[in-house]
Amino acid sequence: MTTEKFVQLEDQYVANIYHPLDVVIERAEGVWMYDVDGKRYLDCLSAYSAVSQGHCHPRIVNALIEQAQKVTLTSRAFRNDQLGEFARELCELTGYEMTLPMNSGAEAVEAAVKAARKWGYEVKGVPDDQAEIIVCLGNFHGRTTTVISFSSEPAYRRHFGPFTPGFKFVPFGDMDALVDAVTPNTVAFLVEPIQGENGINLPPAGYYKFAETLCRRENILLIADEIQVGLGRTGKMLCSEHDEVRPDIVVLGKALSGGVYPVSAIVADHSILGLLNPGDHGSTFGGNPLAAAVSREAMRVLVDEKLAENAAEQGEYLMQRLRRIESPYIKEVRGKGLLIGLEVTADANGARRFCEELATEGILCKETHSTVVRFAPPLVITREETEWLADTVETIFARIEARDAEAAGHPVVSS
Ligand code: IF1
Repeated sequence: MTTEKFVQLEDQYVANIYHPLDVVIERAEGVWMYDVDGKRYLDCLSAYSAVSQGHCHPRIVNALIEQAQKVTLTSRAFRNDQLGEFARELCELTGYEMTLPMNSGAEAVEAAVKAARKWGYEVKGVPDDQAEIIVCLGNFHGRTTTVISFSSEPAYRRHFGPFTPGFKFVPFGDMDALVDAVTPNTVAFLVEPIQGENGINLPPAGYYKFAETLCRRENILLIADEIQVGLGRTGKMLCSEHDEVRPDIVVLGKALSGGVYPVSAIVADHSILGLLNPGDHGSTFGGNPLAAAVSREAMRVLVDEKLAENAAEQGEYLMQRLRRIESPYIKEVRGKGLLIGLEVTADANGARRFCEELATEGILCKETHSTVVRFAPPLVITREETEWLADTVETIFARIEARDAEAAGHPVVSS
């Protein structure tokens, strides 16, 4: 079938919840994806940071195949020979004592909310059903009804009410507002160390460490949503390490499986996850042996291939290259490691057209919040590939600038 036919089929039969580029991917390997017409693209989205280990990493795919030929799902009514090892290896990787395995990121965020509330009632002594969790304006933590209950994005909330109570908003990065939001019923502060979907927004220096100190002082759990920024993406195994912050609960997903299978989890110490008893939570697929086997190999690949270190190295280079591009359309280049956002100016007519132009040159990016081009390639990207990426970005910005000038009747004279 042709690209057009695939697009038409998807548009006819799949609920229209995305505005994808009309590129139909047939296979992928490493940083490269190939469409049905055989065109090759450098993936600069990594499935929103899920394929950090590169597409179809052979070690992770083989772990999937081998486990799939043994047992895939037992339910947690029985035990299996992968879950305990997975849990120990995840705890060793992140420096925590226990984990609660789930499937999607939103499910793990929901589990973190439940664990924090239970801790609030049984340890902090908050009156039943009065627990408050502080969240940031501009957050993104998933799409379930409780999670969008604490989204500040009208488009994510409209026509999906009524909403779950017990959440308070503070501006991301505002220390005073955070202090003022604390009440005796506050059980947790849930935050992304870097806001991904909101445009790759970093907080002011010191904010995250301040939040940790405040949480310790006020007996509040610090919950870090590292589903997107964790597992090497920002140049450290956990993004929280950049600020020497140790959250009480860390939420992980996406690259926890290398994009081969849905795997998410929360990690915390026994003082929190030890409070959960049989029947408190559950999931048909959570902690299944196939997920555990895949994730064990995905974690080993992160460490063996030093992917956090490569993210730091290639990310620093890419950031420098993008910041050196001289274009009237570039407002700011920001990020950490290989999570980089290039914000275009108000008169650049949005980020989408730059993504579309990049696609013609074999680079797949996704805009976020209409003005930011996100660059988040798999962490296996080489320096040579990163150079080509930077060169191509520079080329298309110049091309669009010249095209716009031509259209406005004052062609740019190439220097
Ligand atoms: C979409 C982006 C959005 C996440 C953080 C939890 C979740 C995500 C920090 C939920 C998921 C995905 C979801 C996808 C697009 C993408 C995304 F930021 F990565 F770009 F939406 F904001 N916490 N992010 O980033 O994990 O349940 O999806 O496994 O929903 O459009 P999930």
